[in-house]
Amino acid sequence: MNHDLLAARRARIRAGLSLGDTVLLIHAGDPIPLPEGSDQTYPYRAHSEYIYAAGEECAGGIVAFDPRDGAAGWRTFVPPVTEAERVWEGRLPTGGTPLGELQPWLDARRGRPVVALGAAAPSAGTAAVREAFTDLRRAKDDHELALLRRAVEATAAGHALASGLIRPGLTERTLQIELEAEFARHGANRTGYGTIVGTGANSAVLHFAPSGREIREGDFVLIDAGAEVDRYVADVTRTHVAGRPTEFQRDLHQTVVRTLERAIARSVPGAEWKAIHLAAAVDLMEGLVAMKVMRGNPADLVERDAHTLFFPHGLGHMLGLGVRDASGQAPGRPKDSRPSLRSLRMDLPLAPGMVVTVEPGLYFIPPLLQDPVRRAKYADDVNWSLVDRHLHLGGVRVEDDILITNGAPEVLTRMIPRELP
Ligand SMILES: [Mn+2]
Repeated sequence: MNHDLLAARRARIRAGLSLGDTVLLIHAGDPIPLPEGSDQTYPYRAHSEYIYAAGEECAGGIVAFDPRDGAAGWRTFVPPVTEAERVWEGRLPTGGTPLGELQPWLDARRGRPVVALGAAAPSAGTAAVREAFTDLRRAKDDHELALLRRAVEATAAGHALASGLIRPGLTERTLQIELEAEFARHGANRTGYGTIVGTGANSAVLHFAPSGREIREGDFVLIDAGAEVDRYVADVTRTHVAGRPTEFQRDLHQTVVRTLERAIARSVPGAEWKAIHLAAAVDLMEGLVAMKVMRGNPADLVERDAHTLFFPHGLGHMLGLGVRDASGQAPGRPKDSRPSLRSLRMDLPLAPGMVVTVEPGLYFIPPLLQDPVRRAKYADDVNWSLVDRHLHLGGVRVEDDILITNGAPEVLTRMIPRELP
């Protein structure tokens, strides 16, 4: 990455970590050999913390920082490229100090406390430094935003192609292959996570791996897929209907989209993510009450966790170096133990520069809706005969990626149509 941007990022790390006299080491991690005894390894992924601090990937690299030396205290130690690697892989040396010089560098700092981040065994102090490091990585810099935008562009192309292919007879697996090929044609290195294509009842399986099932007329077709560009990942879900949606499908879809729009509007600096999640749950209940699937006051239903019958996951998470990168709690904040909030992937106030997903959903999930304990607990809150009629309908999730700004958030994935035609 650009030298000035890397210097700015390192200044941010220096300011964000109260290292005092502590020396910081960030390990990229080493490639893992495949078990078959060849000279091949599993696909290599440097630790996210290393990529952030080094600005590029290098297997076996170590970023070192001595706060006593101020802005000049950074070193990137990299293993030498062997002749075999030049011959077999065409590898070129990466910029940095030869790894052999790490030990003398450390010897010169003997007796000082050392904290290890990245792919290293945790040392004393790692947890506290990592918490601060994660927090300072949450607002994205310009280099990261540019990569996220490229990931979104590739993702938009894939979703556009896939939505045009949907028709009865096509398999989930075919949709996946075509979508992922289009990602690659538009600059993706790989997918950011396992592509989800769920048709019919499969659309209610939250992380469904595409199967050979063929689309049938009237099926929900849920596609949750994002491209990865230079380790930065987009995460987008759209739910389509093969053919003409029923009124019930349309109402369900509209409820989810309206909830998404309201949640995005609430995503401003200072807003607590947990509050936005709970407000979205109320919006979803309002829709289900209007559809006569549920009964009662939407806020009371959420107070009693009834929304988890149809919306059993969190409203979203952060994006960056990976699909849930730097999510979690604000520094010093314990995990909320309330059962309906346990599945929340983050609990913090939003700030400008953060990139988060917003992904409300409503699903008919048989293992939840046929559970006798839940049926008894919510006997009067749910129109169970109506639910039984739609038990295998599947579900709807719609997910956008947004950038928190000083004003209204920017919807990075705006170009990917959400509405049913
Ligand atoms: Mn997501």
